[in-house]
Amino acid sequence: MSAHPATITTPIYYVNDRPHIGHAYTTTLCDVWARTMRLRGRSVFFLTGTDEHGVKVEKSAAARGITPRALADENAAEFKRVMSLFGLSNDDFIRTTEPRHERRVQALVKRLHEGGSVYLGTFEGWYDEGQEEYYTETKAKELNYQSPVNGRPLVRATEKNYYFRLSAFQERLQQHFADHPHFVQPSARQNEVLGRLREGLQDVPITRTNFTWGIPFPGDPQHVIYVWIDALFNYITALGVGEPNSDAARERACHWPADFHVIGKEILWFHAVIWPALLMALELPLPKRIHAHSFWIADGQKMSKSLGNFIDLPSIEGYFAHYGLDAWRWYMATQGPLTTTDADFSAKHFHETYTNDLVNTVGNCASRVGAMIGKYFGGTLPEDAERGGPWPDRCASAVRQWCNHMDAFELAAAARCGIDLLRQIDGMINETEPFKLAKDPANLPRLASILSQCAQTVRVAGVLLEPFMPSKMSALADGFGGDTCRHAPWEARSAYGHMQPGCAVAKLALFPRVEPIGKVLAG
Ligand code: ME8
Repeated sequence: MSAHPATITTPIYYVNDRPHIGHAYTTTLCDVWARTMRLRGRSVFFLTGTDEHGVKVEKSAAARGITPRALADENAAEFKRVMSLFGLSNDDFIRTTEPRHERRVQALVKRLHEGGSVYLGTFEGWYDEGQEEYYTETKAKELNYQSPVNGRPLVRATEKNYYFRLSAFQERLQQHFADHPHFVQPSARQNEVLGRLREGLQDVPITRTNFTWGIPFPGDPQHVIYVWIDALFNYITALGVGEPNSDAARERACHWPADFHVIGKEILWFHAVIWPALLMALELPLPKRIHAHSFWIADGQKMSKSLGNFIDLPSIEGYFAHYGLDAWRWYMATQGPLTTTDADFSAKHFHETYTNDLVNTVGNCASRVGAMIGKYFGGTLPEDAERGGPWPDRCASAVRQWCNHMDAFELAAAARCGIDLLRQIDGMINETEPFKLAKDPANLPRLASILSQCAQTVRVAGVLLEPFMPSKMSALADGFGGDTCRHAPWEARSAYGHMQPGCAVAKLALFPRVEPIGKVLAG
């Protein structure tokens, strides 16, 4: 087994919000990738967590008459509960209020200050209170002095603050983009960032003095480290960077740089420009790729609580109860806004996807193959005198393509590799009509070959679908070859022919046909 490390991160989520479909989406994508890499024998570090400082949390807590820490504790616990509800396999969950994070952020900021990348200066410009983001005059004018996110007026701001010398990294950043054309994906997003980068970079304030709920600036505690800087550092504080003698640093150092930071498109600038510049200033390697997905919308509109079209946690739980967790994961990973277009969440589309992919393809294929082996061969895998015919090659090619897609974070395309194998098996069954062949004993060797090829291929497809639907595909693996196949190393598990003649093949009912959820909800 190769222990080649693989690292993936989600954004850390603000604790002033309740978990919703957006959080579930990004985290599920990362989970599918993390499970894939574990399956392939890689040593995986999958990180998620919560972003707990800043004026927004301070204000929400004040509005409820509780301390920011109490609010953070309450909502961080809720995010953790949700992670386990979704079957997410994260290796760590970092909270920015944890001492390990705070200590390491201070050490890193101190290093930036001592190295001359941070200095004390005065800022005059425009501030977006909701986003906690500063804009220059030019940018503010372009935005019509309104927040691009919530439309509220920008406010005039003058402040003495510590600044990060972002402008000093302009050329190095441009060079990095030129040398790494896939640094930001999809590529249209890389072009967007590059366009804005070419307009020129200005130094950015990295401390605030107008609130206290944050990490004190080392050596000048009246200043609090800006929440975005604090938050970005989570990706390395969890690995012990900034504290070389910590256990985390010893055990997890090999996990930096990350293979992927997966984020929503609205936070791309922070991840594609500010974060890399901070890492350059610290002389640390940059993440390999940043994948910025688009948004789930509902009925063509932005999801919002006031429109009542928000897919919140109770609605998600309704889908779990009706279709099962794996069906939810399948819909997220294969029908979501993985590239540059937003994806519409609709109950009707969910139902169609469930029925077409899971009931009619995965479930049906596994059940008919299992049923025929049960009927004609007593539930054990028959010998195949044709040695797999074209199927070993087809499976090998599907596995190869699946690996390539997964390496590039093309999850929906990877999922198709598994589904396509099953559709081809369905095609062979329809064409060769094993139930007719079975009527004449002279056809027995041919029937044995066909059903063996079906079963071996269904098992391989199940392996490719496992990261998407871990529990259903575990049931499939149990039914198709059982233990001997389940615990084999990747090379063997993914190979055609891993099931031995004589091993048990069960008839499974994986995905029941159900009513559309709309009807159920309407009572
Ligand atoms: O931005 N569709 O946290 P956040 C898809 N704390 N994904 C969505 C979505 C939607 N409609 N809405 C939200 C923050 N998301 C910062 C991040 S990182 C160092 C700090 C997802 O709680 C998407 O991944 O607002 C987006 O980037 C994230 O939630 C924002 O979560």
